[in-house]
Amino acid sequence: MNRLTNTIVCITGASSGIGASCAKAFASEGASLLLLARRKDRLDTLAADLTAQFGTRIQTATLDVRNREHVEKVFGSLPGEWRQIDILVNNAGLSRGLDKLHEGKVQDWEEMIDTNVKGLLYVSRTVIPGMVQRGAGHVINIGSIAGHQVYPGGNVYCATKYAVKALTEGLKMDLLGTGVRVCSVDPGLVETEFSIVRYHGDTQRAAQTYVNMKPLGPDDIADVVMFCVTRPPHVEITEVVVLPTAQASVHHVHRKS
Ligand code: NDP
Ligand code: 8X3
Repeated sequence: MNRLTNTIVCITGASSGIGASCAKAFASEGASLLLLARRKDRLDTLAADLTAQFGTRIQTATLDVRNREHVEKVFGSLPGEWRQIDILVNNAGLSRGLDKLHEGKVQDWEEMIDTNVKGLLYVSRTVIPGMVQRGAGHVINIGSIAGHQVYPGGNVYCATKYAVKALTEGLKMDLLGTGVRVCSVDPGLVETEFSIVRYHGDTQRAAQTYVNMKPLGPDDIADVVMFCVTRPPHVEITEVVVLPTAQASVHHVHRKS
């Protein structure tokens, strides 16, 4: 199907996991893609694959969402036609550590807050005014079950995802009447590079997160994002919580023994 021909989709954090899966899903529907992340080599490899497979028009750019000036510069220097972003997927994000708060590393906290909260704000502040001006657009924030429930050691990561939930709800109110839609897609356990990043590259510890259970894959989340953006213009899905069947909450994961 080509339900998104002539649609420009911007995805932050498109170099891996959920962002990369969203890129593929949007490419398969005929969208043009603006793919952003810090690892440009990864973006370019993905872009070459998608162009070969679907003939997708793609722009890639290095972007660290934590740097406000850089965000403004990257979006400000886009060729004219690429500035009219129809769909923004605010996906760039990460967790760092699982320490008790009183033992936590300030650098980890700052990285999570700067990326998951301030980065999302900087990108949103830059992209959404154009949507409002055009009277149409769709913002998808990738939140988390961690924005609904807190777990031990989750402290600051959970706080950032609670913030994303609040920002999604506030944005929905602020955009009322503009024609711009807002949605939060909030996954549970998804096997990506997320846990490797959380544990600072400790792949063995990361693998324990998904041991003896079937987590979601990033394509499962892209599938939900695609459902949300392909509803008719008068339909707004505001929040979707997506869990693996083997997960009932942040505290309840069924592992086969
Ligand atoms: P990955 O680690 O696989 O992907 C994270 C992406 O974010 C990468 O593309 C990374 O790109 C990008 N990113 C990180 N920091 C920055 C930055 N400062 N500037 C720009 N891009 C950045 O993890 P996921 O795909 O799982 O994570 C995507 C989102 O999903 C995150 O917001 C995460 O919190 C959320 N989520 C994940 C869940 C999971 O279990 N995996 C569950 C619930 C939510 P690069 O390093 O190249 O910059
Ligand atoms: C990622 C899901 O439960 O590891 O947001 O925090 S969890």
